[in-house]
Amino acid sequence: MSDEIYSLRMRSSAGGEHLSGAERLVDRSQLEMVSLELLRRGLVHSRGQAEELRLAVDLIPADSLCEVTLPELSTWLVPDVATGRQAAVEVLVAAGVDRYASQQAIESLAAGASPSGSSMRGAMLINARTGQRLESDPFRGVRVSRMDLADDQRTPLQEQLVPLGLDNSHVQEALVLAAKVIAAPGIVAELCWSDDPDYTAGYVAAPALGYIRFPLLKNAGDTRGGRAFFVDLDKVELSELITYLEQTPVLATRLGLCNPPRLWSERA
Ligand code: WAQ
Ligand code: MG
Repeated sequence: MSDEIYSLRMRSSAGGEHLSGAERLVDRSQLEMVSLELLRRGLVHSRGQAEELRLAVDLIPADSLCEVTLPELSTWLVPDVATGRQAAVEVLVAAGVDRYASQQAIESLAAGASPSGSSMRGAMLINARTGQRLESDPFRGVRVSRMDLADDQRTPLQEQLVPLGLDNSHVQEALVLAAKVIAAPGIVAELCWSDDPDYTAGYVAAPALGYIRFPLLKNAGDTRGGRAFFVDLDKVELSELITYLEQTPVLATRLGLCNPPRLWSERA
């Protein structure tokens, strides 16, 4: 990338409800084209047609860029949503999250994690030991920003994802977001499923486990989804973590392995 890097952030909403968002890091030469891409994407979305759209452009110093590797991707096939959610709890526990805290987070996402009962624009921050919610604004949550995949990795990543039937923007963007999140100081794990009604998949990501997908974490048609970041408060100051998530520019410059799916019922 050149010396001049721009952070592009898009978010759209209707009637005060979050519809979609996206984050990119681009050169000056790509700025206009990618802005248009994000504009189009935010205006018409499976969650509805936008009434408000915000596009923020910020010049950031290129020397502040951190490089990360995408996490290894695995998929566990599950027969139904209930099994998917139980499996997600088991993986969260394996990552070091308290079982009760894991179950609570799943229930929050299932109910709509905002106090209004809808999806949040950002993520919940949760104490990995106690399950306590830590974000100062539980309607909005914490929004991870300033991350992207390096341009020269786009085609190689697609070549890994095509044979798995996973060559879509949900997977590519979630891998990049998870790469930034699990590289954060004090992060134990992330839990996510989409708020898009036609996208039922979700994942648990953790530093030692990688990106573990489950194709069914909610029913089709459900617009409740979200993210939870589980934090070890012995390892990080909350304000330091939030600054990293919101501000530190992170570029994924290396890919991880992408594994073929396996049946959860046949795990060893
Ligand atoms: N920072 C924090 N939270 C976010 C961000 C962000 N930048 N972007 C989205 N969220 C939260 C917010 O609550 C959304 O409602 C929720 O996550 C879901 O966002 O097959 O598509 O963009 O491997 O709908 C995961 C599975 C798909 C992909 C995730 O998320 C796969 C997805 P969406
Ligand atoms: Mg969405």
